Amino acid sequence: MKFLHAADLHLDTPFQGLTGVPSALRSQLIAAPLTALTRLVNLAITEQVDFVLLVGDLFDQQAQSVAAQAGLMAALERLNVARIPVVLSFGNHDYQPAGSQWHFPANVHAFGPSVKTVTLTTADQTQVAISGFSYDQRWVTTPKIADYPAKLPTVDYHIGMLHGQLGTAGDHYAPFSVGELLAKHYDYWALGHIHQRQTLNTVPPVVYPGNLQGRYRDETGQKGCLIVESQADQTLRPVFHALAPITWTTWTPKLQGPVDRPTLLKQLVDQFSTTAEDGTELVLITLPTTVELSATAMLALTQGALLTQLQGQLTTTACWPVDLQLAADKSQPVLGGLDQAVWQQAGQRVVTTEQIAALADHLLAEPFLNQTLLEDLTPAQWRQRVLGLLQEQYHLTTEGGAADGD
Ligand SMILES: [Mn+2]
Repeated sequence: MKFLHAADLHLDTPFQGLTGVPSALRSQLIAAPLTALTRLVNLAITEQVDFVLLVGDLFDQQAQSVAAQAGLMAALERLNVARIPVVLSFGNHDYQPAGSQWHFPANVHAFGPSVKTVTLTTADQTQVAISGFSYDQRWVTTPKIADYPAKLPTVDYHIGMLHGQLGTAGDHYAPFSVGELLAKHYDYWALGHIHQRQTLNTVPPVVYPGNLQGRYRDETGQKGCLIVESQADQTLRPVFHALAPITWTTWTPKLQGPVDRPTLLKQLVDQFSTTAEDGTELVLITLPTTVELSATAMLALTQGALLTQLQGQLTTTACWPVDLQLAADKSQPVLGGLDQAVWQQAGQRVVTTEQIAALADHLLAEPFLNQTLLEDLTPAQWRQRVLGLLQEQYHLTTEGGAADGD
């Protein structure tokens, strides 16, 4: 028995934190999430999987773009033609309020708001039960895990689909503990929601596949899905397959000692790799603390001129620098106007709405904070309040727009 496990497709995702992207690269960015989905379907077909699981956040927003819907439908239809069943759920980003209508191909089973179980029979007559649910609102604070049945005695394998995160009652994303999951005696827990690929338990696997395409600077590295195959001892083993056409990477050039502006630029151009191995890389460059920049080099760095010059000297967009910063060195005292400018810029980069929202979500996992802070506030009000306080305290300007967790 073999299946594909993916989550957090965020098909209509906006790439965040990018400006001045060349047009050739821009069209690749726009197409990236759907390209990753096309590759997912290709993989499912070539691997001849018995079924595909998509565990929530298929779309980035509750109101999906027409292009993203059409892309998903086309992908599901290709799997339908290939006779590959798909079991999917909606997550916190693409929650489906009561009455939502979807006309999926016949091979698709979409879970509703209460936990249900579907049973599939694979080509070799293996019986597989799959239990799951969809979000019908942005937050699901009541643990759903109690609603999942214990492993059905009539099936060969039982799989749980769960878009959520570790936590306790009151947390926002269908909170669960690994112990609660294991107590169901399932053979595999197909998780979604956390965009970083991670294994919470090995046997049986309790696994986040990570998202399909990194959306911003924090989502670095290869992104894709898991192909899960039954082993001779009846256990299930997931193997990662990269699918994202665009990868966010970090890079630190080799630089040492005092460097003036022309030397710094030449070093960067010479060292910058233009040989992205597979697909396009968006590169976040960090200069090492071992470098001593001249005043003009520092100014060019903080004002962004150096990055623009570096971009201007590249002959390809296959490996594209999107950020250039000096590594944080806490041992250096903050002195003078120039350091103030660096501090301001660093602040603007670090204190983004996205980061604050992510941080706020983590903080809200603490029940006492959750109860105290959120009693009368909506999530939007909460974030607005956090931003306001930060701006007041540190005189920071931050990007506008609503941001979300995972
Ligand atoms: Mn997500």
